[in-house]
Amino acid sequence: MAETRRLFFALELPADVQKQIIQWRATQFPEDTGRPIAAANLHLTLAFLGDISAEKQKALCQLAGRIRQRGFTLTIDDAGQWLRSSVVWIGPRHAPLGLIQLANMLRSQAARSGCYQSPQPFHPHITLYRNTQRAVPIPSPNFRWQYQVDEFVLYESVFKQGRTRYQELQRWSLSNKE
Ligand code: 3AM
Repeated sequence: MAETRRLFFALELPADVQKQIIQWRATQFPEDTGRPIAAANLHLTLAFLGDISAEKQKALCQLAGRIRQRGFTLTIDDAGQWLRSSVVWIGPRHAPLGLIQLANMLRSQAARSGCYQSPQPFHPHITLYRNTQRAVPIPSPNFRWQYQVDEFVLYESVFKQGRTRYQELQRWSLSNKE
């Protein structure tokens, strides 16, 4: 069988926002909340591609490179828990149109290339904890992280020595394009 890689498109976080999120998380949740996501792994998923071949990766990267849209401002001002998927997350209360457009484009390109896409609507979020076993008290969002998004990234999810690491494979610029 041809070799495959587990890939997804996502937005990375600016280093200062990443740091502030980690500090905020450390003060807000009980220790047994679940498995905290490592600082370097925090991201906002745009489209999950699954385990795909190098050939499919190349085709999807070509399509991603044809996306023409401007960057957008993202405001992270909401928090919540999804009991079904056992995650605690933060995200935008109101997703900017640019974010929805970018995710929808990547998800439809993925679907047309045969990557299964969940029928669930896109809920932009940054996962903070996985494997939460019970409902945890979600602090009222006493934060507002705002930043400009001018790039998106293709990551490979690498599981090695009991740890998952997201490795950047390629990035594309959004700014100055329409
Ligand atoms: O951190 P989040 O949850 O936004 O949940 C996985 C993670 O995103 C998601 O892809 C990102 C990198 O692993 N993911 C994993 N398996 C998935 C699947 N089968 C999935 N998303 C949809 N379908």
